Amino acid sequence: MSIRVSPIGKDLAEKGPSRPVSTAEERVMRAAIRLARRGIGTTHPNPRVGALVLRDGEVVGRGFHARAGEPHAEARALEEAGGRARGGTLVSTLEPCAHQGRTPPCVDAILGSGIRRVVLGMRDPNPLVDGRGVGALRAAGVEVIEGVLNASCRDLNLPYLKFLATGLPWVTLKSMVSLDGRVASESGDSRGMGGAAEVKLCHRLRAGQDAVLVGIGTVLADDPELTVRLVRGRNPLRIVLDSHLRVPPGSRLVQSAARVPLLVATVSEDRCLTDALVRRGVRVWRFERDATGRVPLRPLFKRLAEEGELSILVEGGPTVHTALLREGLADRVAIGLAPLILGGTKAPTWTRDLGRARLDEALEVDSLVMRRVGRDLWIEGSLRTAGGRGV
Ligand code: AOF
Ligand code: ZN
Repeated sequence: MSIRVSPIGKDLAEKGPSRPVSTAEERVMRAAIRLARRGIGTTHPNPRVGALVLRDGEVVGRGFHARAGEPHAEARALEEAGGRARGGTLVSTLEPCAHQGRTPPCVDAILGSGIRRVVLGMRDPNPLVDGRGVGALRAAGVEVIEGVLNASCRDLNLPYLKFLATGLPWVTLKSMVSLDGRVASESGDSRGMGGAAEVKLCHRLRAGQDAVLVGIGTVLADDPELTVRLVRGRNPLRIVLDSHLRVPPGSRLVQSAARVPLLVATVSEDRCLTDALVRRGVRVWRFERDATGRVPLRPLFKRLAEEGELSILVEGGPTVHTALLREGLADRVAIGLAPLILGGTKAPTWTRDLGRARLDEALEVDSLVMRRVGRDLWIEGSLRTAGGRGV
């Protein structure tokens, strides 16, 4: 899924390329971005990074970052290139690290390899890096070209960038609605609104996220499992907002908790209910209730981000979507539109009262993209407040 221009991208945007860039360099950077995308869903809390080594115009090494604790993209590309890297060019979507983390500094590997030129998409805003990688390379006499396909390289890492800028995760609100914007009929039916292709796309979306979150209302109404079943991919952490621990022990979420991680966020102090969930392998986080008596969302999201859950897909329902929009915690919306008109005065829409009465107070969505998914339409865009701006 492509994310075009994002406000956070503009906020943190660097200058354009540090010198005119050839289309060949852009082509290689595009290949590096494709490699980096292979890490989507698994690198957190680390960024998604892709790198290539070129010698005499030929690709001699490729690498991407797959998982925190495993080698960085540049290290993998250089290892594949071996002695052929000497005198060559390294192209990377992100500035190489200059610090010892779980793995050794990439700058050392680059300098040791005899690479002469480094072409980069963006700087790494991690305070441990942030210009130190570029500085160390230049100090050692390596030519560094920065900012190649900068916007696309940033789009790869919107969750990482938002976390470093705000300490919060990148949050996508997902909803399946009828043409008249309803998430369920008057009788409360909502299952089966999306067609087969839309459901598959939703599974693909889940596989690319660190976590997926629903409110207890959705659990009680739909009994979802929230796993990735229709495409290949890893299951995200599943999270339920459940102020009073109403999640049924027999629900598909709890029943699968030993196999796929499940986290319940609550304000309930009921030891009995808590222990019953913990015995089934559920993690329970208790918070002090907010002004409305519910789980305070900002502290929950901060804690999730600190634990490395940088991207969160929220699959509803209306209460949760509304709360996140009201608190300015949502960055992106993904709406499936079913070719149905439900009508009714009580059939719920995907948002409730946002506290905005006038048209000029409406929340605005930028860079809308739309596509056909089987019999449905799929619409995505980033909120103008995305990345924590305007909050
Ligand atoms: C790179 N290339 O592929 C990645 C980078 O604990 P470590 O060793 O994995 O270091 C994590 C930090 O390194 C991470 O916070 C980010 O600043 C950078 N990630 N850097 O040069 C990579 N994944
Ligand atoms: Zn590195």
